[in-house]
Amino acid sequence: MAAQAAQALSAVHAAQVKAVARRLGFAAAGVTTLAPVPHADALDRWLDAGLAGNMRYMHRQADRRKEPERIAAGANRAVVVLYNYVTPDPPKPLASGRVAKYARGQDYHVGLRPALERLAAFIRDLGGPDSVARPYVDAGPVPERELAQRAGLGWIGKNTMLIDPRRGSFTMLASVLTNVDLAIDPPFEADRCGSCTRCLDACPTAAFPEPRVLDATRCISYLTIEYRGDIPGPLAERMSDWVFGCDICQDVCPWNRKFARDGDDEILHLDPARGWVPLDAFEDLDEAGFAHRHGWTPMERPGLQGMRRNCAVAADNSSHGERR
Ligand code: B12
Ligand code: SF4
Ligand code: SF4
Repeated sequence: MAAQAAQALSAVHAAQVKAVARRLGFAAAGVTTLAPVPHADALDRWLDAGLAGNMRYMHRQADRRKEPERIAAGANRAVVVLYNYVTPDPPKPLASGRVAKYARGQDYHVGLRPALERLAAFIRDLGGPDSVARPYVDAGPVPERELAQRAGLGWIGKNTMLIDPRRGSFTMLASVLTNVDLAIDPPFEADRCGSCTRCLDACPTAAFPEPRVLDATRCISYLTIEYRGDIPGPLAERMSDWVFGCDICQDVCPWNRKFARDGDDEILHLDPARGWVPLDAFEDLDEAGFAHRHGWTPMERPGLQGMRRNCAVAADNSSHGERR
């Protein structure tokens, strides 16, 4: 009897948490355990093959990514939320570089944090004095896509993205790790990619050695954001006009073409106009000017030098004509 009552209470609490997540601006929420991830071997193979490039933190965090119960002391549940950030792509102005949709305004690590903290506070209140509820927005070793799939929010596509069947993949993931007893959701078991290979075929740098494996060292997102130094010529010449991130393997996905919806971006208010930057935008800026204009966006990561490098590559590609 007592067990049944506890089960009913955990279901009620989970429903309340999801309702609060939606009120706070998240498109969907799911609950799962922090049991070891089933694809730990895929992470090991990826790291051993050097596909993480210079992202040393991926090596440092590997043990906790594989066993997420080790991330936040006492926590045994993850509340995973999706934030829908899709923005329209305006026409290209002359001599400009393309910016990935997620980066067209406030950095989501900062921007989503207050809402996630409020969600964590709500969860803590449900659990009482000894409860733990720690928010994570793409920080720390949380295996976000694996947890989202297990929390029923979608499947992991051949482009490695978490795809929500009702919204597509232009979503950010965030989570609250907790010890509060919340009823878990069934995992999303289906693979709805079927025989499609559009993302694999469209990648200009051939960054997918096989479906669901991304060689980050060839990915434009990695090259423009994470990589330091000169971008190797054979890759640079395939980067076209991308100067920050890349959306190609998502833009071609039928699940985005059919279901991605503008207008849900209630927290970050990303600006489609920031989807293009003039290729000379960074030439006359000093560090203070860069911090003022772009320091609050994800461009802070490559910084002024990185953005100058990226724009030089795009200018070079434009002067040689589009190669894709
Ligand atoms: C490192 C990283 C990158 C690297 C490497 C990307 C990669 N595919 O690994 C780079 C810099 C290239 C990158 C790029 C981008 N990223 Co990124 N990135 C991360 C980060 C920090 C870790 C990802 C990771 O664990 N990689 C390691 C590899 C081995 O993991 P994986 O490819 O996901 O594979 C795992 C599963 O797929 C699973 N698996 C393997 N086979 C199978 C089979 C089945 C059936 C199943 C179910 C699972 C499964 O096992 C693997 C090991 O755990 C996460 C945030 C986080 N904390 O998790 C964000 C994250 C994945 N990135 C995100 C975004 C938005 C992007 C970009 C779209 C940004 C952009 N526009 O430029 C691109 C997309 C490129 C792409 N196609 O993935 C979002 C993705 C949201 C979503 N809906 O999926 C995340 C979750 C950040 C966030 N909080 O929202 N990213
Ligand atoms: S983000 Fe761009 S470069 Fe990276 S895998 Fe997707 S299509 Fe290829
Ligand atoms: S483009 Fe096709 S194969 Fe790639 S993720 Fe989308 S549905 Fe899956």
